[in-house]
Formats: sequence, C-alpha cells, structure tokens
Amino acid sequence: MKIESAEVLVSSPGRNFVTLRITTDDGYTGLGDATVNGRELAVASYLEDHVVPLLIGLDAHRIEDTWQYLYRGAYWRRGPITMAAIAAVDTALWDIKAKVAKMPLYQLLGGRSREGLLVYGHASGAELPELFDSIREHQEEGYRAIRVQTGVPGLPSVYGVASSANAQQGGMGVTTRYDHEPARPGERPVEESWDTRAYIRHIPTVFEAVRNEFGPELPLLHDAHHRLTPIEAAKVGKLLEPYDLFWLEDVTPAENQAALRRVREHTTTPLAIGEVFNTIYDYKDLFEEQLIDYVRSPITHAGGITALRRIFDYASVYQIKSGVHGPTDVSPVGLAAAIHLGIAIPNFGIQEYMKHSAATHEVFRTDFAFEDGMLKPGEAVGLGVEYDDEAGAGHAYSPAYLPVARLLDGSMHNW
Ligand code: EZ4
Ligand code: CO
Repeated sequence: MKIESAEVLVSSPGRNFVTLRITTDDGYTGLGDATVNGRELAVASYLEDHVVPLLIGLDAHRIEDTWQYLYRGAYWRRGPITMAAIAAVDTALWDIKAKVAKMPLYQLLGGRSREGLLVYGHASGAELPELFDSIREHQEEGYRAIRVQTGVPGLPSVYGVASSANAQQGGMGVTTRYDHEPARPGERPVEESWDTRAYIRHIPTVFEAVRNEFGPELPLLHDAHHRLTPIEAAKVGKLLEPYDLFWLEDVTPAENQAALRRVREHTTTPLAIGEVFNTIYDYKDLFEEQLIDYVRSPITHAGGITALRRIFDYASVYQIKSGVHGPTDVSPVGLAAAIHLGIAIPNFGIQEYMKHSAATHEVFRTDFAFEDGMLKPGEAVGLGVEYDDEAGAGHAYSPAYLPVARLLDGSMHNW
C-alpha cells in the first residue's frame, strides 16, 4: 500500500487550522493535525515543500520507519514546526492503518483501558461573580473538573480570561462564552500586561473564594503560563496548597528543567508541564527526578501518536500521568487522536477540552462524544474524523497571533 498523494489543507473556520491528508494507491485516506498557533503557514510550507515530496511512494504501513525517516532524516531534529509536521504524517498513517484494519484507532493502540477520558474545561472571569457564573455554566454542561483563571487587580487584561471579543472570534455569537481562545485576528499580536507581585497577592484569594463557594470536592486546575521564576513558583504552589489543586500548570518556563527542583522542594501542589515541549528529551530530567505529575504535550506538537505514546510509557515508570493539552488550536483531528490514545494508555490522568466552534465542526465532522464530563471515542473506523472540503475551502487563512506580554515598565515578559 503506497502513499499516492498528500495534501496540506489550510482552513480558518474562526481560527486557522493546518491539516494533512494522505491518500494511498488503493484509495484509503488519513488525516493529521499540524496546527501551530500563530505560525500556521510555516508548518504548511514545511509539509508542502519538504515533507509531501518525500512521502510519495512510501509504504503507508511503515509508520515507525517513516517517523524515523522524517525525524533523523531532516538532520535538524526537534522544534515545534518539524515535530508538528511529523505528527501530522504519523497521525494520518495511524488513521489509514486503522481504516485498513476496519477498527476504531484505539483498538490498534491496545483497546479500551477505561470508559471515557475525564476532561477539564476552562472557567474564567475578570471578577469573582463572573468567574462563579462561568464555573456554574461549566458544571451545568457536565464538566467535572474545571480550570480557573481570573483577572488581576491593576492589570487591564491577563492570560486566560474570556471576553466577548473572544466569543465573536469563535464564531459562536457574542453571547456565547468561548473560554479561552487566545489568538486574535490581525497582522500583529495584541499586548497584554503582567505583574507577578500583584498576581501572587491575588490568586490565593480567588481559590479561597472558589473553595468556599463550590466546596472541597470539585477538581480545580490553574495555569500560571510560564510567568514565574522558580522561587515565585514555589511560593505560589505553597500558597495554593490549602485549596487542594488538581494541578498547577506551567509554573516556570521549563526549558530549564532544573528550575523544577527548586519548586518541588517547597510544595506538594501537583505540577503539570509540557504543552510547548515537542520531544521525549524535553521531559528527561523532569521524569527521572520526578519533578512533575502530569505531561501536557499534545499529539499535534510532539511528533504524533507514535512519539507521545513513547513519552507516556516513559512517564509511567515514575507514576507520572497524561494531562494532554486540548485548546481549540489543536484541531478536531488532533483532539480525536488524543481521545483514541487516552482511552488506551494505562497512565491516563485528565484531558483538557475546550469545545470547537460550530463552524469548525462543519469542516471537521467528528464521531467522538462528550458525556458525563468525559470524552468518548466513537466506533467509526480510523480516527473518526471526516474533512469536508467544501466547508473547508469556504474559510481562507486569516492572520491571527497569540498575544505578547509586557511588564508594567514595558519590558517583554513570557506570554
Ligand atoms: O497558551 O493554546 O493550557 N492552555 C494554554 C493555552 C495555550 C494556547 C497556545 O496556542 O496554555 O491557552
Ligand atoms: Co497551558
């Protein structure tokens, strides 16, 4: 079974997505997600100009060999663009193999290990009353675990807080909340502000209020989004201990894996890291020194199903679990792949889930379901996602960028 063609499909149903579709000589097709938020055309070119020509004529069944060919063969190993391109090829080949086997993909990954994937949704509000409403709305929709982000007094706009502008951009109408789509349309990123001291003073009061209102049982998560130094992160972890977080995410920019030693020495708040990591090597010290509790890499950004399964197996040695990134910039193809992998692995932890817009689901027709706070794969063969070419072609690429963050004196900070 040879790869006959591969197409790069760029579509923007409210936000930009890059999808790879591989077709074999006997007519099977497979889909893979290669969306890198704010850098979509770079990965589209990487695929179109440098990967698609190499794929033609390869045996579509040789998933591992093709992975190694693209990873080792590029010479320039790792990096988000390379690994997203490899992920798309890998996912599309798994989709094809499962279709040939006439099975839903999870069957090829070992079959079900659980009934569904517990997910968490994103609640946010600039102030406590809006935040409480948002938490309640999520509970009414069935979410059983909730990420909490709020405004910080003195800062005009901060990471993770939904606005009506986001709602419009999600293509869901102004009144619908769309927590939280950070990329904004435009030729340049918008600028947000940051002040770590103000944040550290405020955030424990938010979790205290949420626990008082919603009780001790509701699993709560929070994302510090790479903003803190190791000692600041240690302080936040310690201050939040009384509120029993499910996890605290991206406390430091974890390129420096040693920073997590400092954090870990000081707090028992569970830590999740890795949504910007793209290989197993990024996790090496974090795993071997047991410095984190959850792995955040999504299939889309870490080299596909083949590579992420290897990362999870490595994590399992240290009782570290999955906590896969599931923002709206991971397409329904990337999400479906995460559901098939998550239902099968032994060390599943939780899956992030932000619903895609209605316009997105017209382009990507999915068969997974959200029930009882869990995502469940459907029984269609392969990934269970169909790409509607006509709907996709109706949404041309439109520039959109993640924001940047500046400190109050104007210095650039991590967004
Ligand atoms: O910043 O998806 O946990 N979720 C996040 C997201 C990411 C965006 C990047 O594209 O941190 O908001
Ligand atoms: Co995050």
